[in-house]
Amino acid sequence: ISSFKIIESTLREGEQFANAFFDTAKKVEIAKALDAIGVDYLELTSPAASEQSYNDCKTIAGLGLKAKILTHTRCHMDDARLAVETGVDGVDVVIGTSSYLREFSHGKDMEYITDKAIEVITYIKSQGREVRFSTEDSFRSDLVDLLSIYKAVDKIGVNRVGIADTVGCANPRQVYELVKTLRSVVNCDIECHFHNDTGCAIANAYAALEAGATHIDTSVLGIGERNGITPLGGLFARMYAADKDYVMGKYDLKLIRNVENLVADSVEVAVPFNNYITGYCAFTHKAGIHAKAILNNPSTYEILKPEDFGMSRYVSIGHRLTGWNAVKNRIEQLRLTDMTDDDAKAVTQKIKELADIRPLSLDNVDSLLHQYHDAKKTSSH
Ligand code: HCA
Ligand code: CU
Repeated sequence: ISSFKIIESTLREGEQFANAFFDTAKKVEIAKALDAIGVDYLELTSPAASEQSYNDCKTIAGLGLKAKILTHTRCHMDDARLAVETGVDGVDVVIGTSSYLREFSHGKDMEYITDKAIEVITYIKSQGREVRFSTEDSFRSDLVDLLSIYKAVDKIGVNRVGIADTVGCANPRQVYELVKTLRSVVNCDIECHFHNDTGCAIANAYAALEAGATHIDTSVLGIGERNGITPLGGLFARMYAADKDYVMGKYDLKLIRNVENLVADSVEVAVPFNNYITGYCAFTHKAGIHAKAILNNPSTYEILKPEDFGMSRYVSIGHRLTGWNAVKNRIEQLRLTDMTDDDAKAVTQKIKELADIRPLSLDNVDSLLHQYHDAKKTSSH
């Protein structure tokens, strides 16, 4: 994977999260925080959704951010005209193609969908904007239908086509195959959008990029319809593990925590304890064997360097799995210089004994170390 672009959809897909309510000021704050990270695009709720949504598109398109501003609309001329009016750089157009959506949602056939798509795309391009055409529920759509509509829109010069796993049913192998096939059929860029109902949203994004996709949709903390989509931070973690220099060169990873806090506060959720990068235990090492190795060389048990994300590592020692190397390290931090390795081993035994009864805080451990240290001093006098 030599390069990829992020279409950050917290202000569109994220607004479909159960708890989301963003007023204009909050949207501007989130947009600026995402722009500071360096995401390539911001996708905004359709101006056709409400009057405030229309005004907010205008406001954010007028901020002069580095990121390109997109809005997201149905494949309708009315929506496309409104979108262009707001001054956004581009429009992400979408229509459902699965038999479920064709029968139970909009009720249109493929011929109608194709004609509509061509009309809408031609119009948006004529207005000098970027345009993406995507099919909703792509993985439950007929492959021949999909490829023929993508081919048709590629021919008339769409900037990107999109694949959406709207219901979160796809697995990485299916994603790889569909994107690979699509790659051989169109010349334009390929955007992918993955819901996380079965926990595959990050892996699917990665598989899509491996197969030749160019753009991935994300949202902060993965918020979106139902349990959401590929989380921005999780995608950073995955892509950092794959190509650290590219990711660090392009995005300011130290700002991820800031935008996650901002969004978490706004939608009244906590950042999950096991969140990628910023979860409270993401860089905590516990077992004695891990702690010893980490203290010698962090790469032993860390694929992500906490400092690259503005985070710090923590070695937990107040528990029954602790080891004397980690305890010794704490002794050195506390500058209890005259304690020997044997002393460290003795305190470690004591910590294990106590920790078999109840958990110890770092404070508890420190007092114990001080006690040992002081007792030693007195006895040697
Ligand atoms: C939705 C629409 C969408 C659109 C994705 C896209 C989806 O159902 O709310 O435009 O690529 O998941 O299909 O979010
Ligand atoms: Cu979606």
